[in-house]
Amino acid sequence: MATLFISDLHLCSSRPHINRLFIEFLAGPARQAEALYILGDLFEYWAGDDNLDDAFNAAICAALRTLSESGVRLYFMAGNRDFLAGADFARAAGLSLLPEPAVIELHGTPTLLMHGDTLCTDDNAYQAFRTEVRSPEWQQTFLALPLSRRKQQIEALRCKSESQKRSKPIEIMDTNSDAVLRALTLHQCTRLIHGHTHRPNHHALVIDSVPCERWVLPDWYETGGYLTCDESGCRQIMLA
Ligand code: LP5
Ligand code: MN
Repeated sequence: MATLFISDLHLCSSRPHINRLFIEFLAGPARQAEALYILGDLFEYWAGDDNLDDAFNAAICAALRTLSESGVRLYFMAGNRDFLAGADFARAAGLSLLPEPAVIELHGTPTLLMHGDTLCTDDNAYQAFRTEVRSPEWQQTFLALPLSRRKQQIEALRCKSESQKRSKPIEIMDTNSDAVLRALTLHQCTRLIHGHTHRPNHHALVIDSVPCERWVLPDWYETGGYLTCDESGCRQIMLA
């Protein structure tokens, strides 16, 4: 049985085509899998678990829970869009929250899982922002705001982020190769799977004479896709 990986779906009610594709994926290929790992940015953004009763969020969580109740193990690692998803979200969706990074023994290969944003070490403005918003103090203050104010602030931030991204050199929004080497070496893994950069690919690399590989997951914009791994290795499948 295979283990599947997805990330960067950026689900929101205004993209019905992708929502349909995701629901079909959950009822189709994901049902045949041993486990499904969601490596961040499942949602366009997550303003806090007190937004679980929103009809769209509730429908996505219910679809995930149905998969989990069918016997497929479900894991979620937060991305830069949905790092405020917590224990109530996990319960509603029937999944286990993973720390970042996480190391798993994937069909015999020590595999490092990340969202991918921490590998973009040349994007100094983003990394400074990330350090601030990932601190427990910042999150406690932010989550104490009314939900409507949090959403307004996130939407203002989204605009700022989009305008800053337009003026950033394209290379700094990709992974830094030393950061990739350091991560694989530190965690003693020969395979890395991550998303975030929206540059799906398979990279072969050699570290201290050991062959290693890095899989970058596709986003779900025009279409979606997933990585499937078993004893024979991994391959990327794009959905029509
Ligand atoms: O997400 P993506 O791939 O488009 O871009 C990311 C980086 N941008 C972000 C911002 C998120 O998209 C916004 C949604 C987050 C919701 C989280 C909820 C809690 C936070 C709420 C805070 C109010 O992550 C982008 C990277 C890009 O990936 C590629 O790696 O470049 O980074 C940026 O553009 C960030 C800027 O460089 C720095 C922003 C400084 C903002 C300063 C605070 C402004 C507060 C505004 C609200 C009042
Ligand atoms: Mn991301």
